Amino acid sequence: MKLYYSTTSPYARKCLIAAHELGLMDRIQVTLAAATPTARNAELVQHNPLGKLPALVLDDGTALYDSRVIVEYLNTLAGGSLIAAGDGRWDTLVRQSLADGILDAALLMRYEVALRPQEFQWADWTRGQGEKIRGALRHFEATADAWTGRVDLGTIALASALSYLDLRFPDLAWRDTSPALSSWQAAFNQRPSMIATALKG
Ligand SMILES: N[C@@H](CCC(=O)N[C@@H](CS)C(=O)NCC(=O)O)C(=O)O
Repeated sequence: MKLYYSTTSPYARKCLIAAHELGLMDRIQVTLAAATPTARNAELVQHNPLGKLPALVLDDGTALYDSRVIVEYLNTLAGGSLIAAGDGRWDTLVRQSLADGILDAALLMRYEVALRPQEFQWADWTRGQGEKIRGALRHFEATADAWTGRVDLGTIALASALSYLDLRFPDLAWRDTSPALSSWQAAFNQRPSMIATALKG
């Protein structure tokens, strides 16, 4: 199977971390691709009409997207335990959604400054996205005791989100107000899956 990804895509990184954790990397051919809302990638669009990364194309040509579908597919394929069984499933998936929400807001901020012509940039928009990020970080910080120590889709998504903030928004200085998250990230970043998939801007 073939994974379209980019070295700066935190959603794609989430899939790669999961694939490493599940021992599936030898079954995945990674294919570099570039995509932005203003520059669609013709090859990628053939598989994902939204033109977004990541997309996973199975050997029979079936395309899977978005990242939440891909990681769940990989977990099922490997018979993995990245999603808790029973009621714990919802906790795992909600933490993944919250971490992905950090990324959704961060990507909108990124596109606002990197793609939108300066005369059209809107400070209130950027401020609003920043509030979403800070709110989500506060929630993760306050609930850290409940999920620290787990390796699941929630913590994988969170690790990927924090690394994207480090890459694109160091001025956010999220560690200043998130000591539990900060020490959790330092430990989680030592995992081979994290080392092998570091974002490169
Ligand atoms: N919800 C999607 C988000 C994917 C996404 O926004 N990917 C970015 C790269 S990090 C992208 O492809 N952007 C191009 C675009 O929005 O057209 C997922 O989880 O996979």
